Amino acid sequence: MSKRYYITTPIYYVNGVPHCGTATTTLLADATKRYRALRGDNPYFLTGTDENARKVTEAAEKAGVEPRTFVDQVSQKFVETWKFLKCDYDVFFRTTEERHTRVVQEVFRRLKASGDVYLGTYEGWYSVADETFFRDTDVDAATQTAKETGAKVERVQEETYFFRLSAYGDRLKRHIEASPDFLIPETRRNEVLGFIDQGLRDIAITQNRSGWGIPVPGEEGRKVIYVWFDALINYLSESGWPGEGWDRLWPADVHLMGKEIYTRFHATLWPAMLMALDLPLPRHVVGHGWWLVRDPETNSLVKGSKSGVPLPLPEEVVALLQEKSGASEYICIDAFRYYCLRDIAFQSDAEFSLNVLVSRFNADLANTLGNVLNRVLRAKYHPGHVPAPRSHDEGLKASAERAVAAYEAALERFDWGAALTAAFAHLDEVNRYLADRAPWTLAKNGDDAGVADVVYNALEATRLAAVLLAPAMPFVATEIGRQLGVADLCPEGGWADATRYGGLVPGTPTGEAAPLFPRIDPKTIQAAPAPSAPAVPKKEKQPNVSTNGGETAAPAAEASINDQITIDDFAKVQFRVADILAAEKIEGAKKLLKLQIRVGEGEERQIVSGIADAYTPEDLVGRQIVVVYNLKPAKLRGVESQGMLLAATDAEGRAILLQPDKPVTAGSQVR
Ligand code: ME8
Repeated sequence: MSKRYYITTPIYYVNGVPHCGTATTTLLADATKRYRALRGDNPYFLTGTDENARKVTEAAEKAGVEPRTFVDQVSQKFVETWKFLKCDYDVFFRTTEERHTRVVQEVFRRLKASGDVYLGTYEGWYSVADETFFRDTDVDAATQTAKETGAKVERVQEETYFFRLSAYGDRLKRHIEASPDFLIPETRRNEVLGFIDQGLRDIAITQNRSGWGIPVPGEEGRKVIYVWFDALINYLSESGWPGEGWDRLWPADVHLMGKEIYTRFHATLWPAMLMALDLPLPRHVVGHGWWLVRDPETNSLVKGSKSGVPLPLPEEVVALLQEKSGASEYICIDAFRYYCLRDIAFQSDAEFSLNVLVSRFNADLANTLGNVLNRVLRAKYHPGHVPAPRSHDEGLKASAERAVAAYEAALERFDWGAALTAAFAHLDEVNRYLADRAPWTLAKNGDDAGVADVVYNALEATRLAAVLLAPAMPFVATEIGRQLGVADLCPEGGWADATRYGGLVPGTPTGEAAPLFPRIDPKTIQAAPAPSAPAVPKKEKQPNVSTNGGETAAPAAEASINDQITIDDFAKVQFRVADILAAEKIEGAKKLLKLQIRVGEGEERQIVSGIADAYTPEDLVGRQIVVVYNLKPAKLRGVESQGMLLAATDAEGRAILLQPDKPVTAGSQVR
């Protein structure tokens, strides 16, 4: 049997239920599986849950249940959500399964025998929230938090086993340089090369405790395997390694994930472990950006997460779409799938916004796609079967070929946003073609041959678009196929035929036409309540779905250039340089600082800013900053803020203050 095309998502922690972030990665994997099936690659899709983490036991304790009961309940929730979203995985992997324990212990034994695992003493920091070891330089000693993530850390000193990661830096670098498609996208590849250049250090892979976790062979009851070392092995465990036939699945063709678990874990530790085991490396490791949500405390955009500011739940977003559009649940699930795949950013981050979702629903699905369907399938001149054309339209054929080529190229890099953009550019062409040829006029003039030409070509071009949309919107594509009279739009392995222009067979009766996407009134979304917090585990904050941006807002991803303003708009904003005279924390608001600033000769003000995770009050006094001078005062956490300061945001979402290149008088205008 030939090797299967092996796709994985991260196995998710069960310290919270699935949200739109975890759903997006799972949808990327699902769409990739469906695409690969159409191409005849015999795909295999793994997802699952990571259950041996310390934070899982803490979450169980908080919920007041036994860890075993807790992990069973929450992992079941993941199963249900993926089923709801029509994610067609082949295995739901749980790291508490016996077969996984055996493989992890075998890896440990082999690496200990080869000298890649050795006993030593770890002294440093550990963050339970990140399940990550940090060195002194990674930690802000005053606040005892990790600089990279802001999470609380604790001091640890213990006898532990180490993995000799330091031995693999050079080999890893050579592999990355020799395989340009190994690390995707390019920006993350560069980040990883930079990370390796700083020097890889050996990593602690056991923790001294008994109970929850995989016992270290020979140290049962004293030491358990560090959760990341255990979790990464899941991808290999599924193949049945070291038993017969593991190479029918391994190496993985693609590991998909969010960027926070990319560099340190999937792009360095995991390949190094595989090198130490003398096993082939995954073909592609792909890291996407984050969905951001608005922090109600600071009003800034932050990563949506299970423990911080939450992202909404997929079921709630779908229910909202259903309520507002009146479309069926299946249609709304596909619309949700489309939005997640289309707008998750790969290079940077993107705001998860209901307004953008609704504008995608209205503009792309109801208008572009809906119009094509209405104009060909529901038009009076449509004969009820596929008519015989005199010729294939060269323009539409070229448009379809361009779309297929761009789509395939985008998916070599797992970029679903670009792939779907290509499919919709083709649908735009079909709309233009229909407007140009005006079959309604041809029909009125009794030009039957002309009508047949236009209807055939428009139906055929639509069929092709539906093939491209099928992996992202399986229900919608099947429904379009039904309306076109095509029973199986793209049989498994039939990609080349299905994407060749001219596949529709004249004479085939078409199905009954029905509208798919009723438009949503965007005003009803502005007023919609934010979806509520998930029940397990208990959350302190309410999910916060932004509705900023208006109906026609450009998707928040990398395209905000569309929201251009005029010089007059810009001239309304007055920027000034200010001196920071004093700074203090605000009780009860861990991200906010209250600053006293001088914005002109004898003119002092107070502003409140969400920069406490990046700056201490002592860092700030005496600095110069740039502020918006004519901003209407507002209250943040009950404290008045008379203006706002300007800051950039680093890769981890923390503020970096903007300041003048040379000291200038406070109050100087910034132009
Ligand atoms: O890290 N935007 O599990 P996890 C986009 N168990 N994607 C997001 C997201 C956001 N705001 N938040 C989460 C773990 N994700 C480990 C993995 S693998 C061997 C072990 C998605 O439950 C994204 O895929 O914290 C991210 O990498 C993953 O959920 C983290 O899930």
